[in-house]
Amino acid sequence: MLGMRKSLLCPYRMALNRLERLLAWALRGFMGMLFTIFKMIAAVREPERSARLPPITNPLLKVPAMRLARMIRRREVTSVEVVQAYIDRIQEVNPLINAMVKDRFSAALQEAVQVDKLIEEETGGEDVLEDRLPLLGVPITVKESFCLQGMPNSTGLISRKGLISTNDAPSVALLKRAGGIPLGVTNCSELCMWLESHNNIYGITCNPYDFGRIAGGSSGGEGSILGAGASVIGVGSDIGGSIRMPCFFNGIFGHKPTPGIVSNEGQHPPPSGQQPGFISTGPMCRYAEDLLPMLKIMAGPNAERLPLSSEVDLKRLKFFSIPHDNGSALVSPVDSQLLQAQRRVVEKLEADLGVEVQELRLPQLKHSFQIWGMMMSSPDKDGKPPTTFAELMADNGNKVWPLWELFKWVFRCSSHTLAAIGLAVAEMLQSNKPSPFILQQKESLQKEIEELLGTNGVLLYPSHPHLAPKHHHPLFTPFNFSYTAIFNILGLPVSQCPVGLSFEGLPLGVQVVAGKMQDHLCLATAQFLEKAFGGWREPGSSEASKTT
Ligand SMILES: *[C@@H]1O[C@H](CO)[C@@H](O)[C@H](O)[C@H]1NC(C)=O
Ligand SMILES: *[C@@H]1O[C@H](CO)[C@@H](O)[C@H](O)[C@H]1NC(C)=O
Ligand SMILES: *[C@@H]1O[C@H](CO)[C@@H](O)[C@H](O)[C@H]1NC(C)=O
Ligand SMILES: CC(=O)N[C@H]1CO[C@H](CO)[C@@H](O)[C@@H]1O
Repeated sequence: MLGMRKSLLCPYRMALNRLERLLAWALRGFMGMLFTIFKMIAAVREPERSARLPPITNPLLKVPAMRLARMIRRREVTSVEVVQAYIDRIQEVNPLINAMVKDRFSAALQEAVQVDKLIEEETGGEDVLEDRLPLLGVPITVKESFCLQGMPNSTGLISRKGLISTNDAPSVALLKRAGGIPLGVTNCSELCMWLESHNNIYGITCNPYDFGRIAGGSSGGEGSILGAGASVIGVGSDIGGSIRMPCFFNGIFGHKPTPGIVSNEGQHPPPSGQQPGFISTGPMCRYAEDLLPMLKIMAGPNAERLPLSSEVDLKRLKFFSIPHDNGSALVSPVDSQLLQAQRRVVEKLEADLGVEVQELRLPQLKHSFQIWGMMMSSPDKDGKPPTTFAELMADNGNKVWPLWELFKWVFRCSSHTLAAIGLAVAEMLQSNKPSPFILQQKESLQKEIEELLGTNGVLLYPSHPHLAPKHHHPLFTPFNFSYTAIFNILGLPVSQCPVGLSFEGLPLGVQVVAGKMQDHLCLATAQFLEKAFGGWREPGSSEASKTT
């Protein structure tokens, strides 16, 4: 009986597969054609941006956050000096990269004065301060979509322009309670749903390694300001790669924690449907050693649910490497420089740790984008569907008409970006019927990866198929983010790690994935890779032009 059903289903499935391939091929062809036309217009309209980021002159800007905190506690430097150094750097670079969209410099300086006074008066010694206020006096930056008291929280939506947060998101509040001093908020994509940080309130954010390229999204302002050496630690959130993609494009470290560990409250838009299980708020850092203490602080009491203080012996871990998704029809093949970078990582792990890295191919990964798309629009336990993107765009209980917005956009009358309108159009065309085939792919992928990783496995996977693209290019290759998105659905912790620069001087990177609640394995591997490959490189410096 089963065999018969299988043989009936099989030809049908194969025909569907062929149809899907044909459609994907046609879609790619069509997008490619549009892209060529777009590039011709863009080449005429946009001058080449050739300016470079000024070099970092203040050595304080090259000290990891937790070390800065220690120096401040030991009175080797004042908090005022550190905060002022970062303010100077932001003022120097922000006109070039448009990463910070609202600052609170004078409030930050006042807070730094208070910190220095507190340290002056503290008699309990350094340990007491370290315990209670591990980040005391250290400047931080925050993605604009999070509530930070006194700062806007528009998430790039014109209709939310002028909203000022009256309180702090819990993750931000925890960092402030640990002594962190927010300098301001940074740009993101409209409604945090695109891989380029561009919106009609704050404009477009540039990549510090090449101003003509994207900083990524949605936490792209964070990525850019950190990559530029104008912040040392920041707060981002990730439902499809919004921490990991900007960290990859801007050459820094970022961690998407196991979901449910860091609070996602106090950011816009709030996740709905099954999305609360896929989104993670987490740290973005220039130095790998700051990831773990940041995560510990941001998790609050939940930090105890993770074995964060257990010693990790990398030599005893099982390592796996998946070089690519084995040719998804919609996603571009992985860039050869990224394939090579991942191979170098494998070789380094084997040489230094004496481990054997097992290379894998998981055929289900081919369907990553479809799996993400289906799960993101799935209803919650009570059958309530998630808020649609068109509803989020209207932000008033109604929804926008995507085709009408598109029409208005052509005449420059829409308040939305083309990316957001495109997403709403795509949502309109998408069928709401969940596909049993895709669901089954997801289930089997979940089972296989969880069994492989267990509590002592680490998986390497590309952070993205391509190096930082030019501005607006993602509009024509919108599916490349499936490399990060699949791990949101699987609910696994992932660190993105920079591993040197490409021939063009753009950051290379790799994702380090571990089993649920095994975040400490990702973070330990990130520290190893930082030592082995040099971690973050200053953009525009001679250090940066050295490729690995
Ligand atoms: C944004 O700011 C408004 C106040 O202007 C507040 O009501 C709202 O809760 C804030 N945060 C979010 C995530 O919407
Ligand atoms: C990967 O793709 C190749 C060529 O398309 C195919 O022969 C191979 O079986 C695939 N591997 C897996 C594990 O899906
Ligand atoms: C996707 O990858 C292809 C090539 O691999 C590249 O041409 C394109 O720019 C990439 N798009 C994005 C948004 O990264
Ligand atoms: C390039 C650009 O549009 N920059 C804008 C970023 O946002 C600030 C605050 O709204 C504006 O003043 C800038 O003009």
